[in-house]
Amino acid sequence: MPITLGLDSSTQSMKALVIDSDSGRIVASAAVNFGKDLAGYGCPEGVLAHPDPLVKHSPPLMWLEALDLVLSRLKAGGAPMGDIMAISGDGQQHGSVYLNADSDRILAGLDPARTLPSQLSPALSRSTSPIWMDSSTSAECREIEEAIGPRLQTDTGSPAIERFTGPQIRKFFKTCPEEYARTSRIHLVSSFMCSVLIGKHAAIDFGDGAGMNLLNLKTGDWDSEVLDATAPGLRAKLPPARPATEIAGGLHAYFAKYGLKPGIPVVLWTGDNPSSLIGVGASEPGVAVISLGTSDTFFAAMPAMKTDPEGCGHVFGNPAGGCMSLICFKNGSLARERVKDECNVDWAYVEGAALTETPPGNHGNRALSYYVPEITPRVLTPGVRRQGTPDFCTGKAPSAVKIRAALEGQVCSMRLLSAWIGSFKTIRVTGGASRNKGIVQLIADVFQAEVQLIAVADSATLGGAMRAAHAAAGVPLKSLAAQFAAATETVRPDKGTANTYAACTEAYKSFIREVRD
Ligand code: XUL
Repeated sequence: MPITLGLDSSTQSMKALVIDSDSGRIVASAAVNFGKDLAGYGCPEGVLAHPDPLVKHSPPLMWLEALDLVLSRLKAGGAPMGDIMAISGDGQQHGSVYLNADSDRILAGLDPARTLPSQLSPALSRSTSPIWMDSSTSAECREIEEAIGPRLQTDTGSPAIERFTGPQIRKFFKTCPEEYARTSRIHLVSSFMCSVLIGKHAAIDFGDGAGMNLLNLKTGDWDSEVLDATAPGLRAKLPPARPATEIAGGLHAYFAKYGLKPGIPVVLWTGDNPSSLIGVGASEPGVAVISLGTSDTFFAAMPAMKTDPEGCGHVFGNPAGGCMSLICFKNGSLARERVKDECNVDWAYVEGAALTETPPGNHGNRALSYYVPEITPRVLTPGVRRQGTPDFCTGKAPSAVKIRAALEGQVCSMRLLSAWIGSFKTIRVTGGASRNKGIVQLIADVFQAEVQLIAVADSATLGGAMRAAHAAAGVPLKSLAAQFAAATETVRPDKGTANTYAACTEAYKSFIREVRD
């Protein structure tokens, strides 16, 4: 009976999902919200406050406390912990965790009488982790680009990108050389959490590893020249890079306190987006995925590797083999939430009346809503940019107009900036806002594509449980997708809006050109 557990260590929460791939049922789930459940860490949205808006770090000890808590909640909720036969998971991409030479001994000797954070705190050589929202490494990106040239993008899948781990490591080496020297292992969030489960350093998978600006996707190994351009002695500090289907090791006896069987296989963890690709059943080319979460992402399995000529998009390893494309918008749900709050309305208004009271194209009122520095396109100075009537541009337009402008700005940007990936007749949506009918219809209309919803909104967590069943019990990904990720609803485009949205998208094209850095 392949009962498997998927864990998701994301920006704002830690989630767990147990699936039974014999019956096709979701058996149990649990979640920990960092802001609400672990308020003591001072990260209401999963990130530490910092005077520089470009700097975004999180405490890795918070993720460890969340792991203890989510497993105890799963057990308390009656999940069949003793029947779980394999585990895998995912982490928010790009974030890095820095460990000292004591980490090997500490990981191996985890004591069930103590908590994870109390034991692993002395293993950290850096108390905070830069995460994907950090945009503070422009200087380091330029230095790496200058040293490597265009090969950086064609071989690692992306040009130098501020949030990517390589530029972050370079900044750490430049600003804290002693701490860098004391670091013996650098993990991604995914490989760090996996290491804790197995009590030894785990490898980094190709899916998440490709988000570092260090992995040569053509050789499947860290690129020596890029490593040298990033920081000295880096190869020795990195775990090996391996395919996502490998078993990382057996579960450490520490986790028996949650009823889990020591020694069960833990499959390598991957990034949240690669994991979602599996969890929405889109591991083969042909279907694009839009994930509407803290960040909004657009991604798809690729028939062959190609890179974004505009330099915003990325190529990552597909956990099912081959590559996947991805573009990421930092102003996802955070921006939708800000507009809603500024207009003092509720979600029902945002997904309903705001869109029915205003016409497609919004009478030419357009907004690019960057409440935090944006990744796609690259915009380092936050702020809402507006085009349209004088009332709209001075922020005096009715709420419905402001909301439509914000949403059309997001979806038209997505259509424009994903064009290098290809055009798709079918898009699957996932993430919290995929339950918002107005936004889903808008996606169908702007892309003129069918939009499919699946039953499970937490597709990254589901992807972990599915990958565990696939890698450890040999269940084919195709049958797992049919069981857990079948489309439950299809939203068709309104063909009558095609011309309006084609014109609207063109107008956003020049607007974006004006505002990007
Ligand atoms: C992808 C990215 C984000 C994070 C957090 O490149 O930066 O989607 O993975 O979800």
